[in-house]
Amino acid sequence: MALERTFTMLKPGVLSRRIAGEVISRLERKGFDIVGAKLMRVPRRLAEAHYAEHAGKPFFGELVDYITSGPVLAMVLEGDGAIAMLRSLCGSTKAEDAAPGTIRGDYAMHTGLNIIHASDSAASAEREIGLFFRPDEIVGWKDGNYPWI
Ligand code: 3AN
Repeated sequence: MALERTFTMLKPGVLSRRIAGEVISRLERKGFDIVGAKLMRVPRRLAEAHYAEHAGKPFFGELVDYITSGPVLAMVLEGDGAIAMLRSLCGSTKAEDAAPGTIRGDYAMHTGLNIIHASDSAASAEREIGLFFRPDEIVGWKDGNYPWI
């Protein structure tokens, strides 16, 4: 399987619920390399660009209001087949369809508050990483020679 990078974001509320560590633990235990991480408030313009495909949908205003309502943790994850792997770990978009054992299935009651974003394709991953991270904010793991563990 090809080595891929994908974009993920722990949405507002995750930090205030004190579950960021649990969610990050699941991503780490699965085996992703965290190669980018940024705690930030999402500016409205960035939120609108990120969710541009949903502009005009009835939930768009709420979605942008929500994503800009508090701090998020934006991350770039790397791994073999990372894009589809992360989507399956997150579970279905709709809260009622997200299976127990998935992140959304275990932590979210409402579709509009489904706690985590994950890129849905290679094109989305590239676009979203580019929106949130400068190239020099992505940290390669394997270009050094340090015996960490
Ligand atoms: P996903 O995040 O699983 O790729 P999308 O791209 O269809 O799903 O939707 C983006 C975000 O919009 C979702 N994560 C969710 O927060 C919100 N959303 C999607 N569908 C609805 C809906 N029917 N009602 C409210 N919010 C929605």
